[in-house]
Amino acid sequence: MSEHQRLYPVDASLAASAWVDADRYRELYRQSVEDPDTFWREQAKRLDWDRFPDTIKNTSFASRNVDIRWFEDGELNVAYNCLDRHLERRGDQPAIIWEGDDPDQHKIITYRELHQRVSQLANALSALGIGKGDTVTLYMPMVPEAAMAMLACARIGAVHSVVFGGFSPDALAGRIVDSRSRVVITADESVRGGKQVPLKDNVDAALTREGTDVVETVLVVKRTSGEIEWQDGRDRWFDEVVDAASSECPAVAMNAEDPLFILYTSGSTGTPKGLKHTSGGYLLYAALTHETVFDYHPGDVYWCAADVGWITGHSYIVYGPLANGATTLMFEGVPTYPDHGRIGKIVDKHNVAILYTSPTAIRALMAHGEHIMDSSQRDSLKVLGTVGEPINPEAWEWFYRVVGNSRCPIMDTWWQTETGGHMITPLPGATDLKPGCATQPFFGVQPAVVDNDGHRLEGATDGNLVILDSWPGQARSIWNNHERFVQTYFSTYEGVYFTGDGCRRDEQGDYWITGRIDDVLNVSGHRMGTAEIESSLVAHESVAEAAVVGYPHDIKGQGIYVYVTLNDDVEPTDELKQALKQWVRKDIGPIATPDFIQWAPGMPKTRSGKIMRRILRKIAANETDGLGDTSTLADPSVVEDLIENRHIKS
Ligand code: 6R9
Repeated sequence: MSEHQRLYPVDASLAASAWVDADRYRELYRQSVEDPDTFWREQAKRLDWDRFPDTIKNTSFASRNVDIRWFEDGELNVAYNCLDRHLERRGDQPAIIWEGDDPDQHKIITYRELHQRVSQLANALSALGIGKGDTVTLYMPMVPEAAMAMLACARIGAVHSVVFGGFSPDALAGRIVDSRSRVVITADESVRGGKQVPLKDNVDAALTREGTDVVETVLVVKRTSGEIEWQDGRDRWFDEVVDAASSECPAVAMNAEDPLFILYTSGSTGTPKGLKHTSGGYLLYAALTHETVFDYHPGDVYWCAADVGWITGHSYIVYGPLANGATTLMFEGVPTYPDHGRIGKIVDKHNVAILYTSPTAIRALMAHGEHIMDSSQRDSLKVLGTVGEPINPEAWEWFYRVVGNSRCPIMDTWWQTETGGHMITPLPGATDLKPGCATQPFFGVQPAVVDNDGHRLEGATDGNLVILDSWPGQARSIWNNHERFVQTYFSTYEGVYFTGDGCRRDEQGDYWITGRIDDVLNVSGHRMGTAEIESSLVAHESVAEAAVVGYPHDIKGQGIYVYVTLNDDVEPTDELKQALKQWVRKDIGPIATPDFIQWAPGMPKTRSGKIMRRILRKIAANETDGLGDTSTLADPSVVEDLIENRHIKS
């Protein structure tokens, strides 16, 4: 049997101690899909409600009426559930362990301290005129103040929009304008891998862009005391404002369907979409998945190594763990600084039991050899997890053997910004593992595989992944654009949610996610639309046309390969290639920097003028033997030229 077909059966002692074993999984799964009302009514008791819901599920995926409501007559406050209700039993337990970029810096914040700080900030925001339904943009480093700001918004019913700190001023400005935020919370600088990123300067630049004059106040966390500009009247120090506020702040009871946050993500077309997540269903789903997928038990130290700027940080650094009264570790830095053993050292230093990270991080470490883990023991680990992209079996095996000492099961969790929480994933005490396989649906999730015409495929098969019915953590809409929500997710195949991912279902009914089947790139687990990068490139004065595709990359999963047609009078030089890379980097952010640019005197187009990306993808991947059907090409010689001048990888 090849390594890739190896099976890792559930460990018997784990099955005995875990919240869910294989029998329990089958029983609960069946109930969750056959009688969702009963299943989710019971689960809703995990949360503290101001009003316990009578109505549980009220959802429609019909494209003429996409309407998703869970617990719609329930009332609760998300921050109360993440803080206040834990005070009596675990007020002095660490809620957040913050590990700085510099290994000599860490901080422990108890539930009591977090509750107090969040209450003060919530009062401060109220004093700035922020109330129920108002939006606040967060552009923050990985510091506890980021979690405080999210929870402070939740406490007063404001809606946060976290923008990843690696995005450019323009990207930030677009999101501020779309969400109409009157307050922005940021820091002077962030620190990653020993380098500073000028967050406040970026905010200043963003706020010169059209439409951003909605912003009245910028709260600035002092992280590095680096030099920044100051605009009196608009800019305020976070600590001064918070210190001055009272720590008495009642949590506002919100309807379960009131929005909790907006999070922008890339799709195949247009500008990024602000997905809207609501309060009751989202929190319940984040809490339930966090507890069962990682088999979290009280006292475990849990570490999700994502950034709060992504959905993984929302659900699995902040909301899920804190709703469960867990200790959540927040890491400011990068896995390779100051050396490649950092992850293991953090695990030992804080006795981490659960480690949740990305395939990209694993591959980056793997490239340096096993000895990088010699500087740590990692005996405290119990469960490992990965997210963000398909994990190749080699990286899975390495994570299992080298990081987890061949003792810890790996939860390969497939999910999306749109799904709010885990959708297809093993459970530590229930699921036999196959390296590279996301395995089985979580409670309430009904995956199906369809062909391009939307016909259901049964048994072992390959195709497009859809979800047949709603689950509580699902995004409800796109901010200010329900039409686009319906169009993007519910119109490709009638009556089902379309994920944008391809998958294979094997003989045992296990799901293997094969990656995006639309024009979305996944670079190091970061989602990007090819259209966003293309529109940045064509905005450059030398560029006539641009086409962006992904190609297989050893560490990042996918790299960015760009075909550029220059304007007639422009010389194709190496300097121009560098300039175009910098252009995109500055326009969108470092994560969007192209890896390769190939000059394309012409693009392969259909006779109706559509670029045939399928062909460009094949050329980028150097799979030029199997270009498939090229009969619809307007000018086949274009393809020959592109193959001949393909960028040669060194
Ligand atoms: C949580 C998150 C979503 C896209 C998704 C898919 C890819 C995520 C995966 C995975 C294979 C996994 N993806 N987890 N592919 N196996 N375990 O990453 O959200 O940033 O919205 O990305 O990421 O392609 O559609 P998001």
